[in-house]
Amino acid sequence: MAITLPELPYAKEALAPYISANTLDFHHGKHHKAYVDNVNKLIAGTDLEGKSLEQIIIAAAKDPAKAGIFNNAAQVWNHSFYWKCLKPGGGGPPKGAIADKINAAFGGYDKFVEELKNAGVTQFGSGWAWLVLDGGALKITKTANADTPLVHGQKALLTLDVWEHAYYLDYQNRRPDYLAAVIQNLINWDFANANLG
Ligand code: MN3
Repeated sequence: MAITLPELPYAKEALAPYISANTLDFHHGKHHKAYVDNVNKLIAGTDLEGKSLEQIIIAAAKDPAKAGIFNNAAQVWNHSFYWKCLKPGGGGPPKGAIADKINAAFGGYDKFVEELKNAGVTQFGSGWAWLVLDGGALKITKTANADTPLVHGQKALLTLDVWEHAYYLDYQNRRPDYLAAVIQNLINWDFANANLG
């Protein structure tokens, strides 16, 4: 059972003008695909071949000799999760259970946006900003490179990719503008609510 590249859950043009078809073409078709191809190559003939992606990530995280496998496998998972965090016509304040939890944890939507944006902007170099459940509490975190909440005992609810390849074609170095546009226009709150379940 090879690890596979999932289809994008929308057309490549669907997130424009906030994320262009050109960005999705490279980000999904080249970067995400490369992580999938690499992990399949790296696990071939090892004890991890045939395991689920989650099992591969958790096993590789514990073994420094498997850093290459961890990086590629975690990046496959993070990207597959990230695509589902976005949708055309998304963004803005949430509804449902996640709205109540955000109000309780951060003191309102505006404070939440400020903290999420800040996590993305202050992640030095490549990485991810996350909304997670940690021991039942809602938290905003950031991870470097391929690191993922999966190996920190946290349940991911939402993520934003802050690697340059996520925004450079559309925003060049303006990471704060990319984060603001995505939070305001693309966040898939239905997905975040489903992840609470
Ligand atoms: Mn990426």
